[in-house]
Amino acid sequence: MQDDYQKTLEEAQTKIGACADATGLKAIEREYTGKDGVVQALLASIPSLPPEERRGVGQGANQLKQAVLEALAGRESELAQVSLAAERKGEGYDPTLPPAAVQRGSLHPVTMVMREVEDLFQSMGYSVLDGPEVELDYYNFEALNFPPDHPAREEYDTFWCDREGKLLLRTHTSPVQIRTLERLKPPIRAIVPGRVFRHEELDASHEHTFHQVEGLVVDEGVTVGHLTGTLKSFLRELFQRDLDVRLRPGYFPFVEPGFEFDIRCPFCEDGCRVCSKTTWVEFCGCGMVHPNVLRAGDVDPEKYTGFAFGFGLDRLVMLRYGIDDIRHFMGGDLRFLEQF
Ligand code: FA5
Repeated sequence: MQDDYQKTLEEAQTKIGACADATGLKAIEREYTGKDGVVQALLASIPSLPPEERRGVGQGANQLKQAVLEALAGRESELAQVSLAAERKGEGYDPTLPPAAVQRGSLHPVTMVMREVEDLFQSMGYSVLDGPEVELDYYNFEALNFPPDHPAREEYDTFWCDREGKLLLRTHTSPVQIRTLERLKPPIRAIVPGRVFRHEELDASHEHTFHQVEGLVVDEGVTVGHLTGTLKSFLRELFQRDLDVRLRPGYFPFVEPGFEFDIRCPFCEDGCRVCSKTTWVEFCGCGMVHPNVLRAGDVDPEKYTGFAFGFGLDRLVMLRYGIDDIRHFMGGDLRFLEQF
């Protein structure tokens, strides 16, 4: 009987030794140790054997199973070594195969529209300027004609960066007006796209970190007509059609007169959720640059006039793509971002 087991084991070992892949080894494992395999057949025969033989057959079957499993594991690790060595030698490497596909990201919708806005203004002769996100109180407020205790400061809930109240995260892109006037001489035609920060109650249209685009034009003889004409041309290009616009009086200490510039809702004719049933959507704050601001930038207000505007880029992107909640932009949800 022992000889029979030995013979069966040797047969199994020969097959295992000749086998060159994992699928073959799995088949041998099934043949010997599976539920219809050789070992199971031996165990199934036990009840029909004379009692004195049963114990020996049971032990023999278990030893056979153990030995087959060990031989299989040994061959498996041999094959793994062989394939690793081949890989290290560069065997099987085909440099002509295409590389594995790399999952590519896409531009953020705010970046896409920002680039479009920059292109449109550049085509109208504007420069694209930049300014610091951590700003001095002087540029964010004081030089923009907000004296220290001015109530208009209340409109801008601010993140302060120091205890003295001199350094802050800029609440708007308007400080770059002053920085630009200090550095460049008129005629000036510039836009300043950038990130701004406010300590806000967050909701579908308010974020603590968002983007604005500032516009500044200073030259001799600049009027409100130039301001409205410029914004209308810009919007016509952006929405590819003429939109009705209107100016309402608006207060910003750094412009005089100051306006709120509204556009007719691009989504409806008689009121919808986007325009809160008014058919008008607020587009930006704007106005004629205040003489004090020109003076702060060392520009003579007797000789030069200018206009400035500042719109929220995120809200424009929402209008452009019909996005209903500003918080998607920084939510980091790929299901949102992958749609662009
Ligand atoms: C200003 O920030 C002025 N600096 C604009 C300006 C520039 C006026 C030049 C005159 C001359 P206001 O606080 O209204 O204005 O903000 C401008 C735009 O930023 C708003 O119309 C809105 O689109 C956007 N905005 C304001 N607060 C938020 C917010 N929390 N989240 C997203 N967008 C906002």
